[in-house]
Formats: sequence, structure tokens, C-alpha cells
Amino acid sequence: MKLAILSDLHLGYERFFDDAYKQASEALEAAASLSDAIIIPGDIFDNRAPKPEVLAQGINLFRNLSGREWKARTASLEGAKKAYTSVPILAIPGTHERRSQETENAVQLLSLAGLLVDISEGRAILEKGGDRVAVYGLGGVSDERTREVLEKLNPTPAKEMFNIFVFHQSIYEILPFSKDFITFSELPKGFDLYVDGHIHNRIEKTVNGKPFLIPGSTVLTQLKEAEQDPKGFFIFDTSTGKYSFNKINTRPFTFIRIGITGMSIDKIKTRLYAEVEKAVSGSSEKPIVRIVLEGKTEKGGIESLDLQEVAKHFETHAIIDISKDNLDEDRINELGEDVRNGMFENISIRDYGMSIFLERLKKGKYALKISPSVLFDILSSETTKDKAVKKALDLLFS
Ligand SMILES: [Mn+2]
Repeated sequence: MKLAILSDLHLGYERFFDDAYKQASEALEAAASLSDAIIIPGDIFDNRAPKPEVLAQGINLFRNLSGREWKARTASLEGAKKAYTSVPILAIPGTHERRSQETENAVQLLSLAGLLVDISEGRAILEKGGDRVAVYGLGGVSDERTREVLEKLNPTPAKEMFNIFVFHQSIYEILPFSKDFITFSELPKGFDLYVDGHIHNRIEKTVNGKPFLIPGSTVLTQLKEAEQDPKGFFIFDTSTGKYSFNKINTRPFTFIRIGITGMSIDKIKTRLYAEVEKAVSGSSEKPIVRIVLEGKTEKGGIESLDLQEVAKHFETHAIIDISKDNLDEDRINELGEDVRNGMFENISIRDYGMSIFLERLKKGKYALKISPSVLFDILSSETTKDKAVKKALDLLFS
């Protein structure tokens, strides 16, 4: 059986709202035309409570797909959920859709509408002629609960067929930031293929002697360096165990680092314009250009560099994102030191972020009534910086 594996469509992602829909649509259409069944390991939607217009996008995409003539079908689903269609599109909710267990999430809604099959905490059997494939799904849970949930569910492979384990969690070997993240060796044994979502760039590994695949997202979100890799989906052939990666068209993305130590502001400016010019030229579609400035300038020098002006200059040709976050050399060195000392191993990224936040507040002599942890939650709850800052300011000064 030929399976298409694609992930993290993030419908409704505000910053690149149209891209999210367009690229999800292209990926799903191409995936459907090349496969007998589709597997989606989480984050179809960007938000746990998508707006009606975003739900409509999801419904439109999957209604188009479920109306196709499929060669395979979902023959059964054992577990916590019920299948309302035999269409061979299997999905789980990811971290972005996750809600408390008793409440329906957006992926479940698509499943209840019979547009796909939500296989979280269950095992679906795909059938094509006499060929059968078992797909076990573990819906996204918060990372500190992964071990407990795995132990409780104890996913096991079905006899005499190809077995796939589908989930949406961080893996320690890939993201070595928290001991809460499970390791490869903690994944359930006996499966022929492991499919994970959550991480937005493509990853191919071998686990328990079997392939472990993360297709990555279909839309740019984090603007990390690794996201320059092409986006797309896997086609996996269960009869040969071979697979290929199929690219989709995406908005071009260029990540540029500029070391500015010892440079004058004028020189930095010239260099910035030249780099962006280079990234923009030859691109038919408006590219996203992320520039990370690194190093140290004369004290206070960097403040006189107007980054808005650069973004404005290229407004019609590119989406510019310039980061000064890496400029505080002392802090970077400290962070590097912490990583070397294994500090990340014992606390979560959230707690680590919180400790940096508290430190900064203390330095700035923060004395307002709102508790720093409430403020931290507000600042990290929104998808865009502007919105988060506005929300925080409203709370602080209303
Ligand atoms: Mn995601």
C-alpha cells in the first residue's frame, strides 16, 4: 500500500494565513493523487479553537479529498473513538489542537463530520484488496505525560500486517532540552514504521531498526534556519519499505546571519541592504527573509540602526524579519555556558524562559501588581509578538 505522510498544516496560522491554506491544499491534493491512503500526525489547525472561517478551510480541504475515488479504505477502528467514514485519511490532534480530554477538538470535529478518521488512542486497519495495514495513533499530549500515557495505552502491533505508530511529541535525541521528552528507546516496540509530527522540518532516522519519519510542516512558522529546507510530504510503500520525499511549492525563505562586531552602523546598513537585495533577486514570489544580527557594536550603537526602515524599503518585494536578539553577547555566552552545564536537562523550556524573564524584570525594576507568571503566560500565548505585547499592555495599564 502506498501511504502519503504529511503534517503540521497549521490552518489559520495568522502571520502566513493564505500560505497555510494554499500550501496545505497543494500538499493534500498532490499526496492524494500519489497514494492509497493519507496519514496526518497532528496540527492540521494552528489553534485549539479555530474561527469558523478556519474550520471552513479544513472542511473544504477534506470534503474535496474524501469525495475522491480511493483505492484503499478504513476497514475498522478499535479504541477510544469511532470511525464515521471509510475514507482512508487518518489523523490525530497535535499540540495546537489539544484540549482537555472531555472536550472535542477540531480534528475530532472533522472526524465526526465523516471527512477523515481521528485515530487517537486507537488502531485503524487500512485495507486495499487483500493488503492490510494497521495504524496506531497517539494524539498529542503534554510532554511530561507521554510516558504515563504510553504505559497506560501500551500500543502493540497487530499480527500479520504492516504496523505503523503515529504520534505528535518531542523526542529527546532530536530536541535535547528536557528530560520530559521521550527517547527513541521508549517508543513502543514491534512497529514497522514510526511517524511523528510536531517538529517543523523534515527528519529521517532509524529506530528499533525501522524507519522513523517526520515530514515537517507544510507552512513556515518558526523561521528557523532548518526551515529553509524544502517542504512537502513522504510517500511510503509498505510492500517495499521504500519511501520518497515529494516537494511542494512554498513561499521562498532565506535565513541570513550577519556578524556585526567591529562594523560601523553605516557598514551594517550597506551589508543589510545588499544581503536582502540578493535574497530578493530572482524570486518570482515575495520571499520571507530573516536576518539575524550577531556580535557586538559600540555601546548603544545598534539603537541608531532603524530596522523598520529596512523592512519598509523592501515592503513590496519581501517580508523582512530582522532579529537583534542575538546581539547581547554576554547573555549568549551565559546561555551557552548553561547548555554546556546541562541546565536544560533538568527544567522545561518554559521554566527556563521564565527564569530569564524574571531576571530581566528584576533588572528593569519591575514593580507592577500583575504577577510575572501571569504576564509571562500572556506574552507567550499569542502567535504574533504585536498581539502579545498589546494584550500585556492592556492588562498592565488599563
Ligand atoms: Mn506544529
